[in-house]
Amino acid sequence: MQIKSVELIEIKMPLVHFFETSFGRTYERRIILTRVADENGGAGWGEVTCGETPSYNEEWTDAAWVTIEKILAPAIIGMEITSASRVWGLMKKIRGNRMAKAALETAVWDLEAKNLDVPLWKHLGGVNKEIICGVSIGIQDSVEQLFEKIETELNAGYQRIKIKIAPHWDYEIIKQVRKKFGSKILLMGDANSAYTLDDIALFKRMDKFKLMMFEQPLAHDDIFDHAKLQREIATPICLDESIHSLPDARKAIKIGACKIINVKLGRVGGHKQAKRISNYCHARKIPIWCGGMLESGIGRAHNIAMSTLKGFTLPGDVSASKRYWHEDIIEPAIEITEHGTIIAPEKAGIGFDVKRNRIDNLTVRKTAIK
Ligand code: OSB
Ligand code: MG
Repeated sequence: MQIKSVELIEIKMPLVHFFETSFGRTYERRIILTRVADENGGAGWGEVTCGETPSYNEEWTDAAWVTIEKILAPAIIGMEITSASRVWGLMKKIRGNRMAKAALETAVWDLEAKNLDVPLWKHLGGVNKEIICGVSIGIQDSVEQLFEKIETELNAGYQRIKIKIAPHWDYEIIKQVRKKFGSKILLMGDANSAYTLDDIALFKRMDKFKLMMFEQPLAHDDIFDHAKLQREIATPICLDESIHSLPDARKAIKIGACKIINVKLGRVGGHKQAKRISNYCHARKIPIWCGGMLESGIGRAHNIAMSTLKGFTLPGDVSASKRYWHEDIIEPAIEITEHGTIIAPEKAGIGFDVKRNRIDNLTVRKTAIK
């Protein structure tokens, strides 16, 4: 196959409810979609999963746009691509920018699966047709609002609840959630790097809440201090921001910086890299799960496909379209079963139809690179 063109489409879509983490509030998403086409007119879709500002990591919407337009798309256009698994190699000389790379790489996987007329998840070698789902609940204005959200999600069937934590929203909040919902619900806290080693005593005190894990408590670029914290506490540490690659995962596991990894498809650079991490962690019995970046249906569909890989043994942040959007850009919208799972689709490629009209209505800019 030869990639003939890459289309970039930026859409703007308001979230149903704002999402707050330790680094700020998001009310509206600016998302870049990628559409790659081959010489026969076949096409595949991808999504850049970065935020609107470089707060979660260094990548952000405006920067990803020029990086793909000027550097990444030209590196793959016109190349003879024998397999989607070769796309990563074509971009190897370009450092970083993994979310931008993943938006192209995952689109080629979709295209290839469509050309072969197989569902993407099967094409990737996925084994679990039904994936287990949790939700990520942002920091709220009040504990009552948090209770209400947790209640709604538990009633919907989600298997685990992740709440965002930060220095003003941690010990007391978790205590109250445990008191209200009991010790049986699977509960975890994601700090998005809001703490330092000065907080070891606090984390030790929070051990008694028996959380499934603390996600990324310390700096986004650290593994050394996380290893120190993990030696001091019983609750498993899960790394998110710190893990960009298989070598990062290998080192973090080796030094004891984490016992669990949150794999985000964009953050690690696409399906090939996610699969390598999945294989590595599965062989070492390190549980992994699929993280989310408030994706549109296209990114979400790719997350579902990734979550079917054998290493993904814990509930991920992969949840229904309606938690984020009044109307998603794919059809049908992503829904969960009453026991909190998503069934991987049987249709070819990402397995959902892309709603071109909806995308056109949301588009703020687009360009085609040939
Ligand atoms: O740390 O997992 C995170 C959203 C944006 C940036 C970082 C994170 C998140 C989430 C939301 O937790 C996951 C989702 O529901 O998509
Ligand atoms: Mg996280």
